[in-house]
Amino acid sequence: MIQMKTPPLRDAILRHLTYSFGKDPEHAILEDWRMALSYAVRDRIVDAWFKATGTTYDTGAKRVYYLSMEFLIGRLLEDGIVNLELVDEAKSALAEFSKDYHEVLADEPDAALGNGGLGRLAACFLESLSTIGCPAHGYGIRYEHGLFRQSFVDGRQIEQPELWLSQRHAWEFERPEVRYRIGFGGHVTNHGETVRWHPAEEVEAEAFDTPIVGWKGRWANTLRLWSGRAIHPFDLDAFNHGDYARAAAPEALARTISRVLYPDDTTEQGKELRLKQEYFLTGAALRDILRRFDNQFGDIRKLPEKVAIQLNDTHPAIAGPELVRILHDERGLPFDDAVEIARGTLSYTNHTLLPEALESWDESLFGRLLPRHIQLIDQIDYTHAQKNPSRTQSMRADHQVKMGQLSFVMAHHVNGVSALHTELMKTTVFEELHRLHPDRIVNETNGVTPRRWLLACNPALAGLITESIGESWVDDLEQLERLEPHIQDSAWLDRYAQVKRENKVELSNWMGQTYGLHADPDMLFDVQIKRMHEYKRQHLNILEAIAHWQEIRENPDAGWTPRLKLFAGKAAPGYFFAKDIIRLINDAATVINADPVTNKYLKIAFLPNYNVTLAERLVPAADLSEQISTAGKEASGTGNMKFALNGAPTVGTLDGANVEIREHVGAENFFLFGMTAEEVMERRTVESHARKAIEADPRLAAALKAVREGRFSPSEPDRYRGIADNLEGADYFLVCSDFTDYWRAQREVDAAFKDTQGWARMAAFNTARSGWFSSDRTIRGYMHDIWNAKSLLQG
Ligand code: HBZ
Repeated sequence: MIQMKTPPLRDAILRHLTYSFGKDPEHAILEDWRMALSYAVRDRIVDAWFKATGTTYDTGAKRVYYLSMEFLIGRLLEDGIVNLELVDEAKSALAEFSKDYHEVLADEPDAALGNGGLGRLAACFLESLSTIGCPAHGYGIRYEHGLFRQSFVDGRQIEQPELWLSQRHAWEFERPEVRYRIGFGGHVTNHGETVRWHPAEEVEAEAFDTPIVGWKGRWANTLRLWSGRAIHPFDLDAFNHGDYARAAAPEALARTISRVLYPDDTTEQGKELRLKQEYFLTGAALRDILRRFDNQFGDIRKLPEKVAIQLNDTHPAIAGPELVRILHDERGLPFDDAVEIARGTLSYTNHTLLPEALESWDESLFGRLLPRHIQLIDQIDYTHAQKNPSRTQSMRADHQVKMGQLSFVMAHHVNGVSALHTELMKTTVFEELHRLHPDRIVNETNGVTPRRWLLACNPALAGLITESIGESWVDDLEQLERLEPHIQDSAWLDRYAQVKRENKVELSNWMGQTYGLHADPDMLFDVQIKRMHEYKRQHLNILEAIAHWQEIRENPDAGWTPRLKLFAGKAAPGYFFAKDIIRLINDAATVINADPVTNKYLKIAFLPNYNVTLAERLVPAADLSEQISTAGKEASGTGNMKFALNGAPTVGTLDGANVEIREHVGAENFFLFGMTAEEVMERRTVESHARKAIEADPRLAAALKAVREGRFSPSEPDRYRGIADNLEGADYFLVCSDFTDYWRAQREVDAAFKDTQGWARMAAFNTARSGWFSSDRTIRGYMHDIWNAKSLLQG
């Protein structure tokens, strides 16, 4: 490998500005500076990247492939700068050119190639895989349009297309030489033993590589995203006949496949284009993986020894039958051997138990698009049933193809994402399969990368921690427990509290400038940020706020703890109930914020266009983390971990990883409320449970009445009748039944927050005891329990 001397960052920036972008400092616009800095940083990442690739080849190590329809990576420049420890150098280099570091960073578009937790987890995992030095690739789709941009008109969500690629993007390397043909449709032929699929339509998948650098630049892995292209991009004959639309049609059609990210989170739509996207990603990834494997190892029976493929939910589940098809139909291995090799290679993560999220495809659509795969699925299902005579379920019931069942059967391990979720998997969706394969399900509780979610987003807290215990916590997060003795020192605790206050001041200033929203940093900053969903119960939060407002109005001098309630989150465009909840929060905010009697004590804001960047602003400034899902519904949560780490205690239910967070930080540093998962199931069987809860709690009754009667929508009094009917009727997510206890917990929060020292101590214990929630710990768990993969970094 060529070794070149690394120039100072300042020189590299100037060189790129000049020779990569053709600008001198006088004429460069902000984007030029951002690109020049990014290229200067990227150059150094490339050095680490080449070294890592070389080591992986030389050692013949096992490789991990993470297949995911979503990678919610956000901005990458700060990530690179922080991981290469270039923050000070970058700041002073830009200052020499009179450029502000933060302004330059803020010019980068937020790559929103994911919906929510599942996609953000994939992004944290990539960073941890690199920090640990585990040879890995992420495989995904290079969506031209990521998750839609959200704005509000009269409080209603408006969706606009997201355009991250309309500005220059610094991080990807186009690989025009890495292309695979992906087929759809057509028919299957049988000649004796030989079965062949003849697709009717083909598109090309082209690779774009983004290097992902780990802590201190010791290692870098690749995120390879596929983009759709036509095989014959231009129909010259049509053009010559003057039919320009038809001439360009093949290219437009092929590009559709990677055009847009489906904006549904935890709901399954069953759309043909989505299935095409899933096969497009999986087909291209498997061809790439096998090409690399063949070049290096040859003997296909060694695949499970050298390759681990993780399926991020069922979205890439077609990997099972596709691998069997390649091994059996194309390479001639016996069917049973093909299945064994595929299973030895594949493992599957389940991210949700919600019935509406479990992927299943209409068999006629599936069979039309993937005629050979549906045959192979039947064969896999049949042989599995033969070997397990007590099996009653099938992956082919009700004229559907059940992707969860398929994934389970084709994986050597299946994991849940928190202890509770994993246990529920065993007793609900996968009960039968778990009985047949009791060693297959394992738990790997989620985690978050501390580089982005503490070191980069909260430099003030990171600085205090490093000053107190040294910097080893950055890639060994459990070191944070060494903060505990400092918590007893009141001078130290004051500094900890001061950091939080500074973060709140910064957020207040930013919200003032950006939204004209003026918030007193002495208020309790109460934050709920996540996708909008009934099971996450943003409506429980706003109902409690309404009741709280009513109570303050009645008794304004009762010494209320001033509170700012912040919401952010997107609703799927077709999820009308969730969109109504957004509008209700906005309408309630308008009325409540304008009330001169109460607005010293209670303010509400819904910040538009929630994304990774907004989370990075809000998490460090939060006092209270709202994790209030109906128990049994949130598989894990990862926002909950970010808040705890940054010193915001949780008000929450015993759901997902909340359970483990509470165990780690201590019950006395967590505001628990609500029914357990078991009690939830029990409560649903109680007749008129909602009405009973309402009758028992006059505050709840009054809050619901205000919603129903149009107190927040005077121009249209019926606007929220749907929400009121739902809550007073079926109330599937048990908002009413959990309300009274939620109110109680919130008043405990109020009282606790008044004790400034006591609150700071609670917050500091949350930081000190959140070390276990690092995604480094999670990835080590996958490497050990599932992948049998090793780190290639010494020490
Ligand atoms: O995955 C989330 C879970 O809701 C959350 O509890 C967990 O922390 C996180 C990471 O494990 N799930 C998702 O974000 N999204 C989906 O489950 C999903 C399901 C179907 C889709 C798209 C996304 O079509």
